[in-house]
Amino acid sequence: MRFVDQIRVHAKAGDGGNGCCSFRREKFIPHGGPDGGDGGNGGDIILQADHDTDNLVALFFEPLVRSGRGAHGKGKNKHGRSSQHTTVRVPIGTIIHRAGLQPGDPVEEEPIADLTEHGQQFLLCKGGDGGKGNTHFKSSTNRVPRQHTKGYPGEEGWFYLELRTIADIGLVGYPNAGKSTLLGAISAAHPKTAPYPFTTLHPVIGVVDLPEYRRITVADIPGIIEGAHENKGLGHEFLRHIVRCKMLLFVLDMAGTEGRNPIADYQSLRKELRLYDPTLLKKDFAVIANKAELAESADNIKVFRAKYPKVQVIEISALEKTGLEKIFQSIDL
Ligand SMILES: Nc1nc2c(ncn2[C@@H]2O[C@H](COP(=O)(O)OP(=O)(O)OP(=O)(O)O)[C@@H](O)[C@H]2O)c(=O)[nH]1
Ligand SMILES: [Mg+2]
Repeated sequence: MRFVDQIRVHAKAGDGGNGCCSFRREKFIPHGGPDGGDGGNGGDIILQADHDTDNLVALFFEPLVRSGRGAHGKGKNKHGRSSQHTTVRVPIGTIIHRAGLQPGDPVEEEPIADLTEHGQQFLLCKGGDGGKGNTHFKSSTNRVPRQHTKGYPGEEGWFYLELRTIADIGLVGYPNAGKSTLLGAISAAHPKTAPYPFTTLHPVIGVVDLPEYRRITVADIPGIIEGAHENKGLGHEFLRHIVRCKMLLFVLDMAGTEGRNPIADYQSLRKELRLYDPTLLKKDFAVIANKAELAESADNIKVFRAKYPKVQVIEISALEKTGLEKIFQSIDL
């Protein structure tokens, strides 16, 4: 399944139907008055945040969003029917910007909306009002009005939609550090895990239920490697999804399997984050010393603690599900 987290779309709300010019014509009623009905309203285009949607793929397949037009008014005072509105469901965390006419044009920096809660709606393009039929123009001095107005056009424009996931905690780490195994162990999510790098290809959010009905959300993103800022591996592409996390957990393979060095990994992870967005390093964070059940971990953890005495290090085994409770005891969200 394709994962889409940024997309340019064109939206056009429905035009209003035209008002009608008509006069009552019936046998034995020679000069029947005006009876032209109003046009119906065009449909709006509404974006609605929905927790059952996790990416913008629906818009990838339909990047031109349309809403129906209002019907024209008719004689005998028949009003045209208004169109239904078109509601597009987008994931929670979708930010909407106005975009230029051409694909490469700059996007307006200030967003026009940020949908952060389930059910939240945003009126992207308003449908045009229907025109008025000639009955509206009847007056004592104008008994035979021929004026009627056309429907107004629906609003339209180009927009840029970007998903920035909203989660309490973001997991960052090298490929194979065990991020997805950890998410699977603490939440009901079932992210794919495997002993090869880049198993996770797009962000996955898990919900962790804590005592006293506390719930926190955790985002697992694809692994980051040194040089991600030069687009190595999956690059910085998915770091947008941790920008809004309150806290980051650096997941390290403390056993240094595959000849890795957890301290070097930690340093290059922080470097990559800084190169993407220096404010990421200002967030609260802790280090998850994963694979702690393996004998090789003990020495690395000692060295790590000695080198970074102020950093909170939480020893766990995501695979054996040990030490997990310490994560939530020791962090304060
Ligand atoms: N021994 C041991 N192996 C683990 C532990 N946690 C994860 N693994 C193994 O490490 C490998 C990678 O785990 P994943 O959870 O897929 O790693 P990831 O960090 O999500 O990797 P990417 O999605 O590729 O970035 C799998 O074979 C896991 O079984 C652990 O605590 N101990
Ligand atoms: Mg993974």
